[in-house]
Amino acid sequence: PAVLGPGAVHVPDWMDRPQQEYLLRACVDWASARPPRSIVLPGGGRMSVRTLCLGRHWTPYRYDDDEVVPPLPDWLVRAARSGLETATAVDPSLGDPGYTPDAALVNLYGRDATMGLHQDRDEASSAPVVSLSLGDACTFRFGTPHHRGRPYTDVRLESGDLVVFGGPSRMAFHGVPRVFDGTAPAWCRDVLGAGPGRVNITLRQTR
Ligand code: MD3
Ligand code: FE
Repeated sequence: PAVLGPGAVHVPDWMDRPQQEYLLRACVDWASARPPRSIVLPGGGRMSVRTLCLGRHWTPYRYDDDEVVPPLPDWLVRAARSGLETATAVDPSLGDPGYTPDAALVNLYGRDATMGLHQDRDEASSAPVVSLSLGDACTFRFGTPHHRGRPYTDVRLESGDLVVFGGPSRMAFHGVPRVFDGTAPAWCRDVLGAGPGRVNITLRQTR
């Protein structure tokens, strides 16, 4: 495991293949039940990433309980708690036995999709965010909580990786400048078909 900053822990290959396959199939099922949407930015542009929500609906840039979304399954809540436990063993400052995520955002990346540097500040709770990556590898860019620019650290995230962001890193700027097309394990491509190359699931405690 690698510590990216205080409260930010990267655990490569955290999920085994059956776990990844189960989660990826669930994402494909959620996406087929209701097409993921591209988020419209304040300037009017559209994000290249498509997003679907579980547990609570997120609209830029707030949670909106008027929209019906699939429930956040218990098995995914337990996976998030287990991920936080793993990360806490690396950085004890994360310790949070009461972690109760109530929403997940599933981001689907096409081959050219990117996500610009941003902060996640719509959650009322300062609880950590747990991130799970599947499919194609990407460059994940991790900055500081203070401003959008340098210094930042670029990390390659691969299918099966866990990253937890808590403490002072919870408000860090971060983004995905690049997805590496065709780097997913072959079994991922079998599950995804012609769909997106990379899938990222973030678990959040919003209240
Ligand atoms: C650092 N997703 O959904 S996951 C997002 O790969 C988002 O789809 C990216 O940024 C993705 O908001 C990055 C890693 C991540 C997620 C949430 C964070 C890093 C974070 C919240 C605070 C600090
Ligand atoms: Fe984010």
